[in-house]
Amino acid sequence: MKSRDFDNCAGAGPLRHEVRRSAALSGASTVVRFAMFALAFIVIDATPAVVPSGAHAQSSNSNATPISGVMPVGTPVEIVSGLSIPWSAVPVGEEVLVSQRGTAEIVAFRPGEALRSVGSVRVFVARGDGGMLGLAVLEQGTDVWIYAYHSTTEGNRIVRMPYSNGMLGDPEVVLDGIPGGRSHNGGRIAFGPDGMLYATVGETRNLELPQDLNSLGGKILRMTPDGGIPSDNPFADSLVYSFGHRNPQGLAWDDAGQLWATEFGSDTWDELNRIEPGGNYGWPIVEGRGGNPDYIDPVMQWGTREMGPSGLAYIDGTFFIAGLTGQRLWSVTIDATGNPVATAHYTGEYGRIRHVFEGSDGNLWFLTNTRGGGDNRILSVPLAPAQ
Ligand SMILES: [Ca+2]
Repeated sequence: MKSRDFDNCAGAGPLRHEVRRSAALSGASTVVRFAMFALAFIVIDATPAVVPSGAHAQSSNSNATPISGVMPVGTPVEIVSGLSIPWSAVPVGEEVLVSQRGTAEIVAFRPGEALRSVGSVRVFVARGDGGMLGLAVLEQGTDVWIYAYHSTTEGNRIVRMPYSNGMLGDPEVVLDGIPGGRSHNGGRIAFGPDGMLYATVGETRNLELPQDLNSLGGKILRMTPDGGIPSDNPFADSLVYSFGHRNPQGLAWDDAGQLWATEFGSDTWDELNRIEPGGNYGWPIVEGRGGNPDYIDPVMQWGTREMGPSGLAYIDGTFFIAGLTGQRLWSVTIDATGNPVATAHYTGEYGRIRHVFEGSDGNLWFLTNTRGGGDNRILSVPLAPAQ
C-alpha cells in the first residue's frame, strides 16, 4: 500500500437528485434548510472553534442532539449479494443497475432476483483504483440513458448508453480525455437539480493538476447532458466547476439545491465540502481546514482512519457518507445551534462501504467493498426521524 487510499478510491455513486418523500418531515426539512444557510455563514467565517471536526466533533458535541433529519433504524438487510467490488448503483424503474470496478460490464437486478449483465463498454482498463466507476441515469420521456465514468489506457472518460428492453445499447462518448492513472481517479457522476451532469475527477497523484485551470484533474466538472460546456459555468469555455481537489468521490445536493462533495485527504484530513462555483478547495496547498482565506475550508473534516469518504447522499435533511477506510456509515445532521453533528453507524460490521443512496424501497441502501473483491452486497435499512 503506497497510500491508505490507493484502493480506496471508491466512489460515490450516481446520486440522482432525490425526491423528498415524507410530507411529515417537510417542517423539519425547512429547519435544516435554514440551518444550512447558517452553516454557510459559519464556513465563510471559517471559525474553527464553531465548526466541529468530524469524529472529534462527535465526542466534543456529545451533548448536542439533532433537531431534524433522519437516522437509520434496525438491522440492515441484504438486498443483493455476489457483487464484485460494486462502486455505484442507480435505481431504474423496478431494477437497480450496478457498476463493478474491475469489469467493463454493468449488471442489474430486481430485488429478490438474480444478477444479470445488461451490457459493457469495449474500451476499458481496471488498474489501481480505476475501472468501472460512477453511474448516473437520465430519463427523457420514455428514453433512458445510463451514464458511466470508466477508465481506459488513455485516461478516464464518460460515456452514455441507451437502456431499453433490459439491455444497454452502444456507448457514445460524452467526455473524453479526463486524466487517469493508477490512483486518485475520482469517478462519481450525478445529475444536479439544474439538469447538468457533474463529475468528480481526481488528481491522479499529479500535484500540478488541481490548481491548473487548464487541466480537468483535481476538479469537479459541470457539463450539459451531451458533454458540452454550459454557458453559465464559472470559467469561460471550461467544464471546471470547482478546483483544488485531491480525490473527490461523493456528490449530493441539499434541499436548497446546494452542491456538497466528499473528498479523500492524504494522511490527515478527509473532507465534506460545500461546493461553490469557481471555488478553490486548497489541494495540494491545504489539506483539511487551513484557515487560509485563499481557499475554501471543508465544512467538516475527519481523521483519515475514521473516514475515507466515497459516496455521499442527502436524504430528508441528513447527509450520509460511505466511510470506506473507516468501515462505517456516517450521518451528518444539524444540532439546535446550527452546527453539523457527525454520527458513526455499523463501525467494522460490514467492512468497507463504497456508496450510499436512497434505494427503490425508500430505505437507505449501501454498497460493501471488502478487500479482495469477494462477495459484496447491497444492504438496506429504514430511516426514521432523528430523536
Ligand atoms: Ca480541501
